[in-house]
Amino acid sequence: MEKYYQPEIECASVEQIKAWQNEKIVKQVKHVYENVPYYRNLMEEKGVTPDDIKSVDDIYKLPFLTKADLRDAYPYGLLAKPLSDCVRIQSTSGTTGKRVVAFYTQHDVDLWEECCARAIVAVGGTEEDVCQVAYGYGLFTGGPGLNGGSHKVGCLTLPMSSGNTERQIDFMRDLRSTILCCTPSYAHYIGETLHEMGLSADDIHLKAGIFGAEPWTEEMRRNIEKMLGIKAYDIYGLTETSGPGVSFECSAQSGMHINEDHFYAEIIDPDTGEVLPEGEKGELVFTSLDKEAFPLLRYRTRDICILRREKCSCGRTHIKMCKPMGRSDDMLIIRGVNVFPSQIETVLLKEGYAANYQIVVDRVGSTDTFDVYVEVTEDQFSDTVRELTAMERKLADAMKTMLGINPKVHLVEPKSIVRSEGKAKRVIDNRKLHD
Ligand code: DLL
Repeated sequence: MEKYYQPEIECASVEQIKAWQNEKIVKQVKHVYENVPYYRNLMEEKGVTPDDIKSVDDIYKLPFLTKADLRDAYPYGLLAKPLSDCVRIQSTSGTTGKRVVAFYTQHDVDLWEECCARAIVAVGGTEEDVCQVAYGYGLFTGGPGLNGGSHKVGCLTLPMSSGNTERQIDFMRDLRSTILCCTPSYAHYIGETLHEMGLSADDIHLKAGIFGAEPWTEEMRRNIEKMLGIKAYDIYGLTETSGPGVSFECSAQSGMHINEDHFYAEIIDPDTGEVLPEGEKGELVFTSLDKEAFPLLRYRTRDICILRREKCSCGRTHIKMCKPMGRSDDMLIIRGVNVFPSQIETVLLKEGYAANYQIVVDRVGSTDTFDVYVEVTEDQFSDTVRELTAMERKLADAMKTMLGINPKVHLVEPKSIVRSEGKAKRVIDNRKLHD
């Protein structure tokens, strides 16, 4: 029997969801216009006033917000409440450029944690469960978000944070954890470590995993499910919109329901900004509908995705997004061909390799070089050069079929590619085409 954290919201009719959205958007736009001069200026430049926004159907009239705007306005420029009303700050990892900081009132924290609670109940979580949160804690939203959601559901919460993998496994066994929350690459690493410790899925009690914060493939899902003996579910979110829980997977494991009572989603053409019809692939744009401190209108996520509203076997009615295919700025253009790291991952797992790989791109003269380093498992490891060369060639051919261009594949020794405890770094682009 499917369980819901807030059935009256999660299974509401589409008309009801639309009615909530229409009511909330009017208030949210007014709130932003009156309290955020930065966005008011953008609206004025576009000649839009709050009176023009009577329902979500008018959203297209509003200007977009981009990551560049968030950096411009750092740290307080998009704050819509006095700091004295705020109780929390979280931040992006800020690997490129300035960090983005997001502010929360208590209402915002509650709303966020409720979204995470919905995700936990959707994977079967109840107060009987022990929920091991192995996302990083601190400024990163993964740990605090799932921790809050787990409390709301009433699970016994194990706030492990990431790292110290053997200890994760010891606790997991001793305290009989049933739900694991972490990045998919860390789940994979935990699975590898479990097996290295001479243990198997039979020695742990996990039943489900809630994995997100980075792109991962269906092949990776099956691998993790097998290694840990669980069902693995996806969860999506970003710091700017609060953190994990903007959308989450249900028992159908076929796309993530967006919490539409809090977030309005659009898909746009990333080049023209034009709104695309449902079912088309483009850039995901979110409007928060009831955040107080850090409300974002038409925020361009740069994540490439497809939205579909379909009857779901779980009974939830909220629109679904597919697994993001990676950020538009993660997409590599190598010798003029678009390459997503997830395509490489698909090929590797299909060909029987583990998801331990790194892509290195460089430019020599005017030609791009494209190297893929792939770790072999102990079983695959061979002493003969001939055998390794044949394996490399076979893998390169499979990648050529998938991508249309030929990488140079290098098989490397087991354990030589650094493992990730958070978001995996799959790509090293040395071409310095952009900053
Ligand atoms: O990664 C929030 C989060 C924490 C989500 C824990 C899920 C679980 P940021 O660090 O701001 O926030 O990064 C947000 O990560 O724009 C996507 O590009 C990517 N991302 C997040 N979830 C997924 C996912 C958190 N399930 C950025 N699949 C987003 C693919 C994801 N990419």
